[in-house]
Amino acid sequence: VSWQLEWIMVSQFSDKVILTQNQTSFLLRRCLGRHHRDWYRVGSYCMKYFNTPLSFSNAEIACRQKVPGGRLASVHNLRANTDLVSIVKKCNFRQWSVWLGAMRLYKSNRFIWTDGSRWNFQKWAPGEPNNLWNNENCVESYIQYTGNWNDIPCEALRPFICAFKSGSRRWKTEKCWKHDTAWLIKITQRMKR
Ligand SMILES: [Ca+2]
Repeated sequence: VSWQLEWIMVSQFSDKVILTQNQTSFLLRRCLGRHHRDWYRVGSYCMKYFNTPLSFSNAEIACRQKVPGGRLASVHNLRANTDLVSIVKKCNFRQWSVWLGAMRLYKSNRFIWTDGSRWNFQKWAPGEPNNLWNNENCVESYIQYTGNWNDIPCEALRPFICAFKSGSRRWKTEKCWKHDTAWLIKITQRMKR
């Protein structure tokens, strides 16, 4: 396991990522509603990935402007965390990490969600949150590392996931195939060597 972890960490700086799960397809639930078809249902939220790297606060502002009730995404269970990884991978298979809507409660070891929901779940990467240089007040999700979380400076630029609460319980299941297969095989072979 340790060699794989090392390889993933190296890949952060070399534009190469690996598949961390062996499934060939995954299911997403598309939100229904005229203006929300490209949003995906995660728990009681509809979520959408935005590919433009922004600072944490600009990403939060962008989410508020995208849709009524929009905020950076909050995550409340493992299933939601996994869904969120799938949504990003479907849109940008190589994306390393994205903003979550989590920020450090002023100079404490506690975190809060920008949408005001309860902090009832967390999935930190090993050794995180480490608040390096006392300057890591916002939270990213390592998409290529099973959606584990890391605290980083809020000025960092990351793509992001917006979410809004949706009362509707209706959705359409969508089966997504992992694409970019040839590229993945190449990476896998490289790993084996
Ligand atoms: Ca950190």
